[in-house]
Amino acid sequence: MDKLKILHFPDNRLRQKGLDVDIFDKNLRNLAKDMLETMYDSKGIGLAAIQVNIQKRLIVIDISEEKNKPIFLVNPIILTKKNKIQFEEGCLSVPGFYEKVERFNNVTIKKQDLYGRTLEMEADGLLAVCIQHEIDHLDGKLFVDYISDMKRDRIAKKIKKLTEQGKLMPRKDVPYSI
Ligand code: QAP
Ligand code: CO
Repeated sequence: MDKLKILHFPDNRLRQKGLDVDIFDKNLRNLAKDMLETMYDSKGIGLAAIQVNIQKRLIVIDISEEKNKPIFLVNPIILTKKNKIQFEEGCLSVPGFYEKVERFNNVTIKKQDLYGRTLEMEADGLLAVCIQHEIDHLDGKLFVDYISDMKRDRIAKKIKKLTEQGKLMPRKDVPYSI
């Protein structure tokens, strides 16, 4: 497997939009597998292709405890959303920082799988929030876009500084404070 490099906020490449996938071949399935392994390696529950500098509408998610229930979303579209909630989110592209964001607790989506088959699915709670977060990535949006400009700027500066110092996320279980 190839471990992919994850882009970090405020990298402008995270602002690109994903293009619809229209070729469902071995290459796509290989990319999805590499993204999944990269996500497991980094202790993540969701990763969008945009985060590894690939401009495709492809997402991998696994919220299971045992890391054995991967979900692949290709060309996902939210059909319905209901019940607003506040959820404390993080992101592999904003490592070590966590903020409360307003989301919906229940969504239904339409998506394709890695073979191009179209499916509808329903999601609640953590999975629903994860899907909304990851679809945002495909549109160049990050969870920090929902917090104040001041907080977002401080996080950007801190990540740049920590990166220069080679100190970005030495321990994933200890968040930075802003
Ligand atoms: C998005 O986030 C998400 O800061 C996925 O040091 C987050 O996988 C959806 C991670 C919350 C729903 C709720 C973050 C790993 C992983 C870090 C992630 C870190 C190491 C974040
Ligand atoms: Co993210």
